[in-house]
Amino acid sequence: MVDLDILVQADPDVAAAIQKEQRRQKEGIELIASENYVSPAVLTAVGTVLTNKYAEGLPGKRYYGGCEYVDIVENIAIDRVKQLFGAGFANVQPHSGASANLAAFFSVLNPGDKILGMNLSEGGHLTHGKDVNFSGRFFDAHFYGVNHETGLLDYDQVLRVAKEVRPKAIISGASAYSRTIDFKRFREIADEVGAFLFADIAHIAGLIAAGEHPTAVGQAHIVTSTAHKTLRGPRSGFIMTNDEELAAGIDKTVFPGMQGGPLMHVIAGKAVAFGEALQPSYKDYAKQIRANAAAMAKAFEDRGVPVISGGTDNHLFLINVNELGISGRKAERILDTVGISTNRNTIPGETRSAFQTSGLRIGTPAVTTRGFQESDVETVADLMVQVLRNPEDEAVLASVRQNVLNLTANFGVPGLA
Ligand code: DSN
Repeated sequence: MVDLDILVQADPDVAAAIQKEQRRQKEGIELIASENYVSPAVLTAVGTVLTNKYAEGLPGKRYYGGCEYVDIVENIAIDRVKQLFGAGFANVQPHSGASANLAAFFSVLNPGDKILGMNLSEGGHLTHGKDVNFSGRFFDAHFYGVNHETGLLDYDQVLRVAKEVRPKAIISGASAYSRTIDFKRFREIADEVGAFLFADIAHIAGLIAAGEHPTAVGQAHIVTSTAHKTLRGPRSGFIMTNDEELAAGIDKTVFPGMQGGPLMHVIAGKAVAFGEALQPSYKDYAKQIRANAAAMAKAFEDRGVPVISGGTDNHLFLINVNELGISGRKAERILDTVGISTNRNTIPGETRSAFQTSGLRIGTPAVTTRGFQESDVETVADLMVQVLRNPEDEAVLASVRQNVLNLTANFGVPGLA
């Protein structure tokens, strides 16, 4: 268990805030689809003296002395992630998923090049071309989306737009899409228009690693990811490819192109997390994430709350709270008051502003780490529907808060006593 005693002595102000966050994580139900709880081993690795070490360059080719031990750590991380995903090459230095995308894009693209990504408002990601992000500012961004009736990716539309736009690169991958992504089809479309294919697997990386979602490695030219969502590692990113020439370009673009010294303590955490994901028990975990998401989505539908696309194949789903007469923002805030963390999200064909939204994104990676099973997440769905249908009823809110406390008391949080 992580011991805060030293920090309590040294800096009571920061320690007090961390203690409150520890309590929030323990007494709350975490349903933000991009969050998870790392193991005590990962927490320990991230909290080590490796944070003191500069190691610009790659293992064996550093620009600083004293790198012999961090080289061992980075090589372990690289070897394990390659094994986990069956990838030929990997760079584990990106500080985040956004940094991974920045480096991956600039390893093959130039400012002004055309890119085609999934619209953020229909499930894509900020870094896939949004105007306020580097990806929309440096590149000429175009978008594909989902069918508004079915909520499903419309591959014919992707092909149609790709033929019109003739992008230099297509970006596949999503941050709020609950169905299987057909990376093979994306590659066929990319090949048909002579585009380069990226796959951002940040959300589904853990499912892919466990064989619970078809892989993008071998389909996309370059695959980017974070380590901290379904994969259950520390907050950070990484990049993979099977192409040696692309790998050399990626390495150069990460450093010196985009980053200076890599965060060696975080790379140590990644090495540990990749090792955990290689264990047989991780496959059971990934399977349970999906089983919980499917059971929970069904519980909402059974209670009359529409689920976008009618269900889920992966770790997350979106519910339409507009149908209950409230915005996603209000739903997120009111659920927070009873100890249930979610995040609002636009839904296909959104009618509210991007700030208010009509949807709520719900994911099961974190609660599954705590040991929740189908019956537990069905209970959570039931509690959430009570809140969403009675957002002003203090008695309902108090009763749900008590139920959340009773439920979470049965489940530990890794790293907390
Ligand atoms: N913003 C993250 C998410 O919540 O999906 C992805 O970067």
